[in-house]
Amino acid sequence: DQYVVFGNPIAQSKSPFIHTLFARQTAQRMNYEAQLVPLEAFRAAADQFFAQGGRGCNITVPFKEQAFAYADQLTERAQLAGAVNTLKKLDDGGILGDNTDGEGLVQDLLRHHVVLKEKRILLVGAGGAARGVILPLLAQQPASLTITNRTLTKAVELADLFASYGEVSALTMDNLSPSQPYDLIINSTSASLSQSLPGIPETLIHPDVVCYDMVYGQEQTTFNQWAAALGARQVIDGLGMLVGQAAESFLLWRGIRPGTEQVLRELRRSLQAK
Ligand code: SKM
Repeated sequence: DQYVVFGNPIAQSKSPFIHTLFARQTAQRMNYEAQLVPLEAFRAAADQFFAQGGRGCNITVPFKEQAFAYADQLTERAQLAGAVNTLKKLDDGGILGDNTDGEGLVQDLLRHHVVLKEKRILLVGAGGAARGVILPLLAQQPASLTITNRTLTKAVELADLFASYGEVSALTMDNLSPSQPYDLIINSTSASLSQSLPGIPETLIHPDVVCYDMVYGQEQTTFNQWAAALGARQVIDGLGMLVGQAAESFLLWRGIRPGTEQVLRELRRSLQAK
């Protein structure tokens, strides 16, 4: 059975590596490749893939909104994310769109024994990466989820969108205060990719806070270096989220939940070998 990840760029994608290991581990006969899609050609590429018998695909930047529009049916989490990272051909021929990024994040946090229930979460950034994880975070029943962003209006829009699903609010970065401490701070911005910081005050970092950066890389991310130096209890990068979202996609396609630990170890090793 044929699977693919569509993106532009795509050479950096670890998805073929991850899914090939999942398939081996669970003895599934499947082939998973990466495909570079020209910016204007997502629909054509997806049409061709499914017409040739393709069973499912992942979608990464910048096609997740186009994949959302492409799907015939959507899961609730994809609907609310406004973006799709997983498509699956259904038995009736229709295409189901899902978004596994948020569940991948939640599973990685739980794997690190980070408790979410009744905790206060700060989500930094209000773009697509933030929107994609809010519903799965709220499903863990945190005490509160605060969204902060350089442009407040975007954070307010997100908070309004999810208002009926839990305790969500928006705050400017200037109004974040250590008198309202957070248990978990999730950086959904890509600031670390350009060695910059998202702009939250240093005073939010205390000895009990866990910091999570959705970015990953060979070295500790810029945000996590900053948080660790300020004394955060634990800092976690986004590599586990990447493997976690892949495991959720694999489960949707194959009906089997693969183990993530071994894949994560091998992926970490291959990153560091570079
Ligand atoms: O959501 C994931 C996507 O499924 C695959 C991916 C990749 O291959 O780099 C990254 C994320 O966008």
